Amino acid sequence: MKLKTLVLSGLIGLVSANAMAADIQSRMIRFGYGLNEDSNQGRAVQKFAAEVGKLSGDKMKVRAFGAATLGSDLQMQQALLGGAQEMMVGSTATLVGIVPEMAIWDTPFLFNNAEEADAVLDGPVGEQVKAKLEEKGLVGLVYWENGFRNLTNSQRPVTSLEDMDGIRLRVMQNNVFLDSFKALGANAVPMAFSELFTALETRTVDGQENPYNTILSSKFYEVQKYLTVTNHVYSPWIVLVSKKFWDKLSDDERRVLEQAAAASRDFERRDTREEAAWALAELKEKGMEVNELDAAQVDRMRERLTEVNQGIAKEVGQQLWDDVQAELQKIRG
Ligand code: TF8
Repeated sequence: MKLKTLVLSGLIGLVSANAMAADIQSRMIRFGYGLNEDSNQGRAVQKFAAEVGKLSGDKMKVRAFGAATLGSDLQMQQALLGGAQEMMVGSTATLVGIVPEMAIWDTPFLFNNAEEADAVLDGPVGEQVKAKLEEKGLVGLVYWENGFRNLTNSQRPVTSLEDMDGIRLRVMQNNVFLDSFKALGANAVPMAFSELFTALETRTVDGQENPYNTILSSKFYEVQKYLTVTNHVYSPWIVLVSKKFWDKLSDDERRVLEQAAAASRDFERRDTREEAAWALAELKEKGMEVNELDAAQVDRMRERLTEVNQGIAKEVGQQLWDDVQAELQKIRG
């Protein structure tokens, strides 16, 4: 750097902190997601886009693409890795092929409630897992809530383990989910979310599992008669930036994305929880038959599902497994 430039930048630093804000260029950010625009995911992407605009003086523009128009979660991840797309939000479960540690969040019955999930995901362990993305070419900004997952199918009411026998169940593309539902006796079929509605409609698969919000916003009630309240696992979403894009950004531009992401997270969790609170009643209204499992069946299901825990500990490393357990102990007191 020339002396003149050095002196000048020193002066600017002294003159005003606002000059720093000038280190924002005009940027176009293509932000893809898998659910419909009219969903908790879509609303939170809109919130993020609005915040980015506000914080950057409208220099940074987020163009949102919903309903997997830029591809499935896996395809978008590849586009981010290659630098062909700037941002996305999707399931942590589909990242396990890139960062094995992400499988920790797929542990059945890991969290008892949303507060536990927030504390662990936003705490040191959640940060540590998120940070693993960077060396793989992705930057994780924040975790959003997808939510507690529940089972739907078109075949029969599921009120016992035996009822799961032979049900062709779509699962996320991830070994923990595959193994979990095989352990329950279902015929588990890994499939991208973007293909799911059609697969349910054509009866290529009989069932699926997702939070109430998604069953509603994706209109699964049109093609699924039975819902069983299982809450078998809490799913996070994660907001991702292409590392190739991130590396081009100034500190100020990165701060804009980080602050907007934090605001979107708080908005998204509130919105998702509000919706989840009434969504089940709405699904009944739409004609779904809702079944609860009695305590004995819940115990049996929990026992079967936690058979996969050892495999998860192996995949993510015993240390991380223990760290999460220790964190939960602390929270539970
Ligand atoms: C699933 C997830 C979905 C996400 C979303 C499309 O079942 O629960 O919510 O992948 O980003 O695939």
